[in-house]
Amino acid sequence: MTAGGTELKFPSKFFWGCATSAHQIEGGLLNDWTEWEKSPGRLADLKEKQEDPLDFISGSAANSFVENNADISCLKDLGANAYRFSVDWSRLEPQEGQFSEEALQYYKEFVKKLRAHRIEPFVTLWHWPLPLWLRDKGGWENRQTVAYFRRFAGRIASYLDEEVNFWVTLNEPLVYASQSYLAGEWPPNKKSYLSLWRVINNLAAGHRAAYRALKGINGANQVGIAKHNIYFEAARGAGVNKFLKRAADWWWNERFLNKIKRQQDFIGLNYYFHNLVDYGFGRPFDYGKRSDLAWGLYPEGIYHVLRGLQRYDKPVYITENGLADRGDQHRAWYITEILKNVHKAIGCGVPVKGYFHWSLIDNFEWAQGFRPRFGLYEINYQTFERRPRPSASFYADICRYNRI
Ligand code: IFM
Repeated sequence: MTAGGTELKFPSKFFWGCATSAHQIEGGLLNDWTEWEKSPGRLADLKEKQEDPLDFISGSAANSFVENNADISCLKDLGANAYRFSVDWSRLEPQEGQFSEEALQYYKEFVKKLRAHRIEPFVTLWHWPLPLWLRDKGGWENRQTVAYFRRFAGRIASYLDEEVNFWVTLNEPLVYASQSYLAGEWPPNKKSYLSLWRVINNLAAGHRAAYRALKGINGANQVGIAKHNIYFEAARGAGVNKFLKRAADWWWNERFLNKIKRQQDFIGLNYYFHNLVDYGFGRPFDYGKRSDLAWGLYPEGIYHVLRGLQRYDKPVYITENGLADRGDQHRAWYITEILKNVHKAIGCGVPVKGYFHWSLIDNFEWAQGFRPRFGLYEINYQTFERRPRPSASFYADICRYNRI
């Protein structure tokens, strides 16, 4: 029920779920990120900032590789009918061309368990970390990685084919490329426009190759990416702001999707940010509420971003949306306001078919480590107990009754 007392119903067969990724929750991994987290350069950087390295080393994470039944119980308690999670490339193909039967079996059993609980798996094939052998070959800077990714996608999809219908090949390719190859903040810490350009092109080619592999295995597979789009809002009054907004929309929101537009069955949208354009980007704006990461909470933005996706004429799944909010002060409010705007977009003809909250449980937030708490369920990192925050039961009502 919204504040005004009106009930907003969502379309039938709507997917209500949560999203996570392997590196952020599984624990016990060995990949380019786990190596970087413990590298001398990274440790020196943390020392300088007087940070405890243990807060920034993924280690056992939420121990989900062991505790996956506990995660499924959380999903059950929420009444979720879908779960987006990722498989980890380094676990599945620890050596070049050698796939781990044990890891394949593990993920197969996991998706079977989800299905037994009537939870539709949305499998992300790549959510950022790389196996060490592939890092040593230059990762996504190397054109050969397109072929490695096609082989990886084909192998996993033929193994899980009977249980999985929805595949997300890549998570937020532009976020990865710009953090790792332009800002230099994530491994491999480069700052090069040429590398950025190459990586984006290779990621797009990787998606197209994986798309063809997945469709070749089963034409009914539904394949897309999870795209991080931002609402760029032009301040009123100046043509230059409209021009800058258009340029940003093209570069950040549209260009990658345009590159793969013939190879996607749906669009996955990850929505987190609004950006005011006023003779420059990210101009001061009074958000009223902010997350623990000081991200301005702007739920209206998702409506505009969804309208922008209408041009692609494809089903849309909101593959991520959420906030770091340890004290659970804003989460229920934010979910409600986001969903009001999603409902409004549906009313305007945007074919939104599902919503995945980021995140099911607290997890390892990349370079920001364990402090930001995105979970509907709080993790006790000593015992790995999962405990619902109050907003979990709020979201459960939405999942159960298909309405706000
Ligand atoms: O935790 C990340 C996730 O891995 C990708 N999308 C944004 C989330 C919050 O920063």
